[in-house]
Amino acid sequence: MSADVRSLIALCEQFAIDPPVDAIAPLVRGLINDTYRLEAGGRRYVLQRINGHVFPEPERIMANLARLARHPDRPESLGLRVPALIQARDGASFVRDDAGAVWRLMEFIPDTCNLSRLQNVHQAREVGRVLGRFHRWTAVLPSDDFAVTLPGYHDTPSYLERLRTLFDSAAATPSGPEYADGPDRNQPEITVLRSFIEARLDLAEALDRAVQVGRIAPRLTHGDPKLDNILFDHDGQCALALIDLDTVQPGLIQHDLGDCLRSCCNALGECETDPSKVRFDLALAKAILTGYAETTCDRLSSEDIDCLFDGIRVMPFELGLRFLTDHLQGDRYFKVDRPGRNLTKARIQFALVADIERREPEIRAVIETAFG
Ligand code: GN1
Ligand code: MG
Repeated sequence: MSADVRSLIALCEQFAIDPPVDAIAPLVRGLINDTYRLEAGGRRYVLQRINGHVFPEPERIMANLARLARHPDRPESLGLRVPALIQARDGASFVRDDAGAVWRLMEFIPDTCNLSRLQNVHQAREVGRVLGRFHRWTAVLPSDDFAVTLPGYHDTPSYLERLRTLFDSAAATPSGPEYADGPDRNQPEITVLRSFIEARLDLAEALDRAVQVGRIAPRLTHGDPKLDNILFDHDGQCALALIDLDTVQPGLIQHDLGDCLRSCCNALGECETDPSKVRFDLALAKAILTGYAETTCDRLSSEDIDCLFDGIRVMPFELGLRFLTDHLQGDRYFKVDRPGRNLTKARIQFALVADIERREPEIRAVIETAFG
């Protein structure tokens, strides 16, 4: 047994689970935290190390999860599951390792699977329903009770400003020492993306403006409802659970719906490499929004609905900005499997923005039908 496995087992033993630890193995999930599948005392769990570079105060995540756990109603009463936390033996909700990193243990929700892509509108409708149930479940909680786990998380104008500063400073000092670990900012591929971005400066502010004039208001959101974070039953028919609650914090419904559609309606997925193939699938979008509308009933105001298209357009734009920034900064934030991956991913997200723009009238019609 390696020293790494021994120290993982020692860590697991600090949680209130029945021994012995029978198996522990990495689970490839997500771009931020480190995740392991654990079997102990005949039960299965998910162990995670929270990325302390991304989340400045992981304790806030744990406090938010504890607040969710004090919800007066179980999510199951709405047909929703979220992973339950397993306490540490000392009663805390997490364990710290010698390096100060925060680890948590969750139940493994049995008989479920992830879909790598949606295969039909039935599954898409299920996605909309599960997100709708989550919003209904959390709507009764005061969003002020929840800490901001990731400051500036969906602050698109700030992401844009950071990237433009990077572009500008690169132009001034293209070979300065601060760029030693980053790639060339002036390569033609990046110049094309830069022009694409510069032509859309208004887009970054669309939702902020709607908040400032009081058209829409923040409420509790999931923050990351991508397809990977939705668990289906074993034959992929029913969406049962929403996982990865790290970014549950006050935000906009438009961010959640926009991000869900960004992830689910790009049927080729985030890791596609050819931007010319990227399409926004209208049939899937219609089914997701219909499933969402039928579970949330009248929770969305007409202004919320009016702003939905902006959410759908801005989320791939924002993620494109984030991937590109990370590429230029030397892949410090998102996990990558090869150099250049973040750049390819940025191109895919911007291609999705372009297709969404081409189909704006159809997408607006779909929104109207779903919520009409
Ligand atoms: C990250 O951790 P994960 O893989 O669930 C990111 C999201 C992105 C997503 C893109 C905290 O989510 O914002 O949309 O990658 N999470 C954080 O796949 O930055
Ligand atoms: Mg996440």
